[in-house]
Parts: sequence; structure tokens; C-alpha cells
Amino acid sequence: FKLTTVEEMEAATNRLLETGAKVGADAWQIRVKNQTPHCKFGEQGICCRICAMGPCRITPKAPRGICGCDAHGIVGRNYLKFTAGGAATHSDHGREICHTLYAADPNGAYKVKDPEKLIRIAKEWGVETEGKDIYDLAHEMAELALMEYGKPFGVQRWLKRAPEHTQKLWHDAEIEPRAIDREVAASLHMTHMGCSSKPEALVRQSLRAGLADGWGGSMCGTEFSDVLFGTPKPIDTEANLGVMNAENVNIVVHGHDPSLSEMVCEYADDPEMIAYAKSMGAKGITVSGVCCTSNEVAMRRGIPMAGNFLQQENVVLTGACEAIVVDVQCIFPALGPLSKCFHTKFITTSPIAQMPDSDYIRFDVGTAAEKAKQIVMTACENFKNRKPDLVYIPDMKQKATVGYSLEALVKVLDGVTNSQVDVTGTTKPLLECVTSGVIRGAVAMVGCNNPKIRPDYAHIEMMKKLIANDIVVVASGCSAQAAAKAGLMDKSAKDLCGAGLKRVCELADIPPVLHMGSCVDISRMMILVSELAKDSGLKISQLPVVGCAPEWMSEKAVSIGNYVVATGIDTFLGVDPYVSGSSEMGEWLTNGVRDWVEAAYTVETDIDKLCDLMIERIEEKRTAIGI
Ligand code: NFS
Ligand code: SF4
Repeated sequence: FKLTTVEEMEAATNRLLETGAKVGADAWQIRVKNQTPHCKFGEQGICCRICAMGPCRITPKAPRGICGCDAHGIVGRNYLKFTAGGAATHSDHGREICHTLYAADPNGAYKVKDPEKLIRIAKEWGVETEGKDIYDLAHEMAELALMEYGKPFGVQRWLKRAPEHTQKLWHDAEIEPRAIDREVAASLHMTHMGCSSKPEALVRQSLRAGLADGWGGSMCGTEFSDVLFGTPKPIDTEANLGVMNAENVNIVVHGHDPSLSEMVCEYADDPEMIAYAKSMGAKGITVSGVCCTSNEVAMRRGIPMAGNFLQQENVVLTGACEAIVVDVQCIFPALGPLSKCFHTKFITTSPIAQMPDSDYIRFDVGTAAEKAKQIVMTACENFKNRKPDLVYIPDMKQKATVGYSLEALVKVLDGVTNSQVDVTGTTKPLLECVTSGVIRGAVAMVGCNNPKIRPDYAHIEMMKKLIANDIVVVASGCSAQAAAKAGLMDKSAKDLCGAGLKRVCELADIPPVLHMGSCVDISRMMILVSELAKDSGLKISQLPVVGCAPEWMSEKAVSIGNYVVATGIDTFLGVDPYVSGSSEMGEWLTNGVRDWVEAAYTVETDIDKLCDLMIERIEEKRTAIGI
């Protein structure tokens, strides 16, 4: 067993960029150079253009904007706007899932695959389930969930899943999220010209908007995706560009909403479609994924992962991609012009993400089956347009076991306990491993790639160091894909662990880096820490657990960071969220918020240091609770 190194991945990318150069393709590697150095005002967050008296930027000579706002107010408003963008995005994805659930039909494209989970949530929400048709219940629950977005009174239903102590902290700090849309709108109201410019207030609302995401919209996305498409269970798959198959029609799904990708996978598996692909000269159809959509279908169907965020152009550069089919979020507009350099069809499907140089096949729940079929057929028909001399698929892939939903995790860990039966079905076996010191703690590794950090390097190197130190890693989003591409989700990666974690991996038959899903699935991690706190009697903030986004880039990541911190988990960032221009904002985020939620941010762009700081924090937490 051997990990794939970042150097090997970079060599493969360079080879693909040569193909790109041949056909005159642009690439992010080139555009980064053109954009460097970045604007210093933007980098520090001290540029304001929210009204037409500006734009204003803060300098020693001009310490206030025209309205009199200082650097702290400008940085604070920018930070809150950034958060609101992320919270809106995750939550709107969640809303789409609720609409899909509302359209679930035993004879239609979307079915209820996990009725048990639906009933469990219904009971949690106080909805009568007895004697109710499961589809009637699905529609009722979908409507209730949709109300969470706009209800005039009350706070998010999901908050009740948190330990009471956490709920009280939220209440006392006045950051319990009300209706999801309200928190987004209130954030945009607060950041309008002439509203809030006090960092404390802006940070408070940032946490609240973040919580509306993680304990609202994202949780809806995760939970109802499980109801519709099945709760993930451990499943074997493969990762990296080598999962594409030169002899097959390659369809790459990219984006976030599983409603589309599930249907594409369904049809790509249809014997009629496979026969169609063969009639076009291919041997079959290979669906692979990029970004979070890939995580969704990998966890539920074992669909292989072609790559993560900064690898999206690479799939086209293979010259073997018949169609890259996208829904929403994290899609490079570059894919339009890039696909024109090849035979690739760039298919956009959502009114939310429309791009030039794409074929727009509008996808909606009512016509899902028909449109998915159309997309698969379009890809098959495109096979004959391939230019064989441009085809190069790097021979690079790793095995991965993915699909560790909370439910699955609890189940596999039952295998590691040697004590009484009554601890099964809880997080107690995991707690036992942690308190005994066999596992020192856990890190939630999440987030994107960002050219500011050598792509995947931070994710992979940190994970290697953590597991060697007996710290188990749960991963999601593009971080999870970095791990899978490197081989860290292969069960054999246990050999890279310290003796304690290795033993747990063997007993539970798990890899040391556990794939918990897409970025909306970080809500799973929130439930996991809540359960750990309840089962141990500790506060969440006392658990030897931290969060880390070493290569993050999106607004969504900041929204996530805010709810992870607000849930009581110290969060470590490898990229600064444009706040370095305000000492007060820096102070609030890295220290001040601790008074409200018992956790805060650490920002450190030196990745080695960042990792050491996390290990230190975990050990500090252990000492503090006497384990
Ligand atoms: Ni998360 Fe998923 Fe990846 Fe970053 Fe984008 S795909 S929602 S935002 S880039 S991890
Ligand atoms: Fe300038 Fe104030 Fe307008 Fe911002 S709100 S652009 S700081 S005048």
C-alpha cells in the first residue's frame, strides 16, 4: 500500500496542462498568475462599496469612509455579508431538497428510500406518524421543513438536537437562529449603508446566520437527502482522475444537489442507455464526480470521485469527458470556454447557476427522469466527437471506503467495545476509545482547495500527521476528496496511524480518515459532537475535538466556520477570511466569541504550525478534563 503523493498529482496535472496548451485552453494556474498580487485592500477587508458615495478604502491617511465608517465596521460588514452568502447558498440547497421531498411519489422519479429515518424525524418534530401513509408523511414533513425558512415566530426546530447547555449558550447570547431566510435577510439589512458598524453586533449576527445554516438549512439538506436517497452506509469506491475510463462514455457530475446527480446515475445504469452508448462505439458508461455532488453519489452509490474543486478543469483536459453536468455551486465559469477547446458538452441544469458557453438543459423535479435521460443520451452521442490524440487519463486512482454517516459510524464502532451490551447504538464506544487515550481526539477536516495553499497538500499532510498522532479524522467536502485521492480512505492506511488508532481501525474495520459526506453534511458532525457531549456528560467545548479548514475559499466555508465555532468547537483556518485589516474583528473572532460560545477561531497560514496548534489544543482539552 502506497499513498499517492501531491507531487505525483501535480505531475499528472502538468501533463494535462500540456494538452491544454496544445488546444489553446486557459487554466486556473495561468489565471492565478494574472491576478497576483491581489488587491491589498480587498485582502484585508478594508474596501467598502456598499453605497454609491464610495467605493471607500481605508488607509492611514483616510481612516474613515465618506460616511465615517472605520476599518472595524467595514471589515465586520464584509465578514457578515460573506457569511450571509454562504448561509443562503447551503440553505437554498437544503430548500431544494425539501421541495424534492414534497414531490416524492411512489410511482415517480423520487421515492422515500429511508422511511425509518423520516419517521424518526417526524417523531422528533412532534408529528403524528401512526397509520399515516409514508408519502403523506413525507409531504407533510417537507412542508414543515419549508416553513423553517420563513416562519414568523420561533427558532429552528433542529436546535433541540443540541445539548441543553449549548442551547442555553445560544439563547443567552441571542444567537438562536430564527427562520433561515430571516437570518440571511437580517444580515443583509444590518450590512446596508447606515446600519450596523459595531464589530460585536456584526460578529454576533455572523454566528446566528451561520447557525441558521448548520442547524437549519444544511441540516434540512442532509437529513432529507438521506430520507430520499438513503442514509449512507460504508461503501467501496475509487478516487482520482484514473477513475475515468478511456473506452467508455464519461459523464462527470459536478455541483451539490443530489436531486440531479442521483437521476443521472440512475439512467447511466439503465441497460437501454448502456446499449445506446455501445451503439455509439463505447464499451459502456462511466459516471464520476467532482466536488460535493461527487461526495453525495459516492456515499450512496459508490460512484467514483474524479476529483475535488481545483481538479475540475482536469476532467475536461483528459479529452475523454463527453459531458460535465453541473447543478449549483463551486462550478468554474472557465468550464464553458474550456469545454469548447474539446468535444466536451458543458451542461448546466439549474436556473441558479447559468453560464455562458454551456448547453442549458433545465432540470426540475417534475421532469427529472426525462431530462436525466436526455443528458445521458447527449453524452453518449458525443462519444464519436472525441479527438483520440487529445485523450490522456492519468493512471492514478486509490481505493476508498466512504459513507460514514452518523448512523453508520455508531454501528461500526459498536464493534470496538468490549464492555456491556447497553452501550451499543450510542457514541459510548467511541468515548471509551477517547477517554482511555487509545484515540487522543478527533479533527473535522473540511473545506475546499485554494490556490493560495498548495492544492491538497495541507489536507493530506495534516491528516497524515494527525492520524500518526492517534487523532481520528472525519472529513467532508473537498477535504474528503483530497484524502480519498491520496489513499487515506483506504482501510490499509491504518498502517500510517499511531498504535492506538491503528487498533481501532482494525477492530472496527474502518479507514483512519472517515468520509462523512458533502459540506452540508457537516451538520452530521454537529449531531455527532452533540451525541458525544450528551453521552459523556461533558460540554461540547470540553471534548478533545477541533475543526479545520486549511484550504478553504468559499462564502459557504465561512458560514460553516461560524456555526462550528458557535457549536463550541475551536476552528482552525489556513486562509484568512479578509479580516486582517481590523484588530477589533480579529480579537472578536479569535477570542471574544469564546465568552458566548466557549470556542473561537485560530488563523494560521503556516500549515505545519496550524497542525501543531490543533494537536496542542486537543491535548489541552484532555488535560482539562483529566483524561
Ligand atoms: Ni464545500 Fe462543496 Fe468543495 Fe469548498 Fe465547494 S465543493 S460545499 S465549498 S470547493 S469544499
Ligand atoms: Fe464608503 Fe460608507 Fe458608502 Fe461604505 S457605506 S462605500 S464606507 S460611504
